[in-house]
Parts: sequence; C-alpha cells; structure tokens
Amino acid sequence: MARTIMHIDLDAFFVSVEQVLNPELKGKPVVVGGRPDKRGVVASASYEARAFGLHAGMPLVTARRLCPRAIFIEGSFSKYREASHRFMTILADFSPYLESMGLDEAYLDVTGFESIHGSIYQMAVAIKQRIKDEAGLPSSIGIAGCKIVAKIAADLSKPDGLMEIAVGEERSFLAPLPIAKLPGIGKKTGTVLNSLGIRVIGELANVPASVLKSHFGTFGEILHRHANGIDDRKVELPGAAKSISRETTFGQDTRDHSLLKATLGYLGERVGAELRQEGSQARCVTLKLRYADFTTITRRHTLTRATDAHQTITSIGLKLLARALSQEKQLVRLIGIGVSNFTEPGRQLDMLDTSDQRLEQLNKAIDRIRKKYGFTAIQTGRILPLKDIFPESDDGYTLHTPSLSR
Ligand code: TTP
Ligand code: MG
Repeated sequence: MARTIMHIDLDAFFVSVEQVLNPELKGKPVVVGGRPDKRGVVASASYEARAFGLHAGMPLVTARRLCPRAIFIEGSFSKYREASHRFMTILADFSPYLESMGLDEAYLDVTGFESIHGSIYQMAVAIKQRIKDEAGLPSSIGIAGCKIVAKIAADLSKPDGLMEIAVGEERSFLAPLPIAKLPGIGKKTGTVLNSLGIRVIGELANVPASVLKSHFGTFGEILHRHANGIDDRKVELPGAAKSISRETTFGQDTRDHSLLKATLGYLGERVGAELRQEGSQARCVTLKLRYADFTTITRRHTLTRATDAHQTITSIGLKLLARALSQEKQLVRLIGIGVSNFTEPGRQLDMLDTSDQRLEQLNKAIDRIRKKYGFTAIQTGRILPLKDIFPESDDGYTLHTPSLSR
C-alpha cells in the first residue's frame, strides 16, 4: 500500500535551545560543545557558524581558528531533553504513528491524513508552525513515500525547510546527490565506492545489487534499494514490542507430537518470513505453551548470533518444546513461537560463514516463490501433517485462531 512518511528534524538543535533561552544569541555564530580552549568537539553549530565551515564533530580548537568570533557554550543536557519532550509531544498531536529517533528527529506515518489538513504539505506547515510557536524551535520536514527519501529530503531542505518528493520522483530526486547524503555511507564505505568510480547516488543506483553485495554483503543490498529510493521500513511505534510472534490454539487439546511439531514448524516459518520481510534479525527465540488447565509457560533461548532463518528458529523451538513436554504431562491447548532482541542486518556481515550465506540464499528463494505462488507452495516435510487438518489459502493455513495465523 502506498504510504506517506514525514521526517522531521530540528535545526541546529542544541544551539537553537540555547537561543530560545538567550535570544541575544540569535543570528550569531554559536557553537555548543564546550570552551574552545578545552579539548572536545563541536556538538552543534548554528547555521551562521556553519558558513565558516564549522560542523559537528570538528575539534573546538579548529572551530575557533576558523571562526574566532563564534560564541562557545558548554551546554546542558537536561535543557535539551526537556525541549525534545516538548517537540515530541507536539508531533504526537498530529499522528499517533510516531517513531522518535533520538532527541531532535522523528518519523511520522501520515498516510491518509490529507483529509484532515487539506494536504500533507499543509499538515507539515502546521507542524512547523506549532514547533516554532510552542517550543520556539526551527525545524525541517521531508515528505515522501518512504523513510529514506523523507529523511534525505528533510536534510536537503535545511534550515527551516520543507520538501515533498512526489511518488515516482524518488530516483530522479536522489540521482544527482553525492553518495555521502545517503544515511549509512560513512568514510569507509564512501572510499570503497569512490574507488569504484561512484560519486553520486544515481551512479550507485545503477550498480547491480549483486556487485554491491559482493563488496558490502547484506548492507550492499540495502544500499542498492535505498539508492533507488526503495525502503520498506515501517514507522515503528515507541514501545512497540520489538518482537514477532505467532501462536495458535488447537481445536482440541493435544499431546500428538507430530501435530505439535508440525504446528510449531509452521509458526516458525511464518515468524522467519516476517523477520526477513522486515529486514531484521533476532537473537532470542521464545516458545509459548498453554496447557489444558490454562497454565502458560514460556521458554527462551538466546543465540550467540542473530538470525532470520526459520530453520534456526524452528529447530530451537523444537528443542525447547521437547524439554517442556518431558516435564509436563498435560495436554497442550495453545502453542506459539516468537523472536526478539533484534539487530539490523549488516551489523555482523564479517561474521557470516558460508553455511549462513547458503541458508540466506535458500530463504530468499523460498520467499520469492511464496510471494508469487502463495505461502503453501513450498512446504517443508515437518509441516506437511497440517495439510490434512487445516484449510489452505494463498496466505498459508487457516488455523483455528485466524487473527493470529497470518
Ligand atoms: P543533528 O540533528 O545531527 O544536528 P543539529 O540539529 O545540530 O543540526 P541540523 O539538524 O540542523 O543539521 O543532531 C542533533 C543534536 O545532537 C545536535 O544539536 C547536537 C547533538 N549532536 C552531538 O552531540 N554530536 C554530534 O556529533 C551530532 C551530529 C549531534
Ligand atoms: Mg537536527
């Protein structure tokens, strides 16, 4: 479904808060980070200071050399936290689909909100105005169909900016920008890309995903998608449990091992498929069982390495199941499996060994076929017993608790 995402980022955040508290600092080159005679770096520089080449991360001594008349402020975190809270509260008034990314930055999913505000652009104008009126802070907003494009649009529009990228325009918008504008491309990745003759995002977009993958692993594939303006990441709600789970209640309480294993296998496959779709990997696998008398137990195992392979998830689930059943003789009423403790893929590329890579390739192929022909187009031997019990659809099996059997 087409989405509309906003990325909102406050301008020169620490400095702007200082300027609210002391209006004499407005319109001047101001640096928050500490006294220039101290060791340390610039945390935030006003746009007037940036005109002299100052930027976050620059040693304070260098900053003073480049801009001797800059005003240097130590800063205090509690003020910034308070201002951040005010900022987020305003955003939450506009959409409950709010994901805050640190103190001065957030994504809002505003899909369908145009009817309330006239247009999404008008909504963004209203948001900027309220942040200005109620917190005294300047902000910049990017609007697009996905997170990555919205974030880059906000960044490009700074300061006090507002930029909307129409659906279909993502690639042409990104194409002329230097690759460093793409979040995630730091010095190291940038150097490798430069050595391949890639300087702007449009050039990166034209490199086959397989080539980027050979250089950067899974991160290379993400780069390829992002450079092409494709980003499926959802706006994650705060406190939204970082976990994915599937469970089902049996039509009749059971101790039938082959049914229990088949059901667990199936639920594990669903969990793995969703993890991969989310582009996440998880380290913790949890088995849930509810017995005939309604006592519910969970058993969990933490992996040394995050995974998105249902094979791994299921095999751990089965071990936990065998152990649980050996200690409890009651019939089972409900079974479930979940994963938590997420990491983004790409964080642990160097550690992937060949068996992991083969599993990853296999699961990609499985996902592709299922996307085309339906979930039950591929079934592992373990879950085949379900065939005789549950009706099938393109979406998989219809278990007894349909809302949970996605
Ligand atoms: P940013 O949003 O990256 O920077 P900014 O708000 O100062 O400037 P702009 O968004 O207009 O480019 O970071 C938000 C705050 O986080 C920033 O005000 C200070 C703090 N910060 C640091 O302490 N150290 C850093 O290296 C960076 C980048 C930010
Ligand atoms: Mg900012």
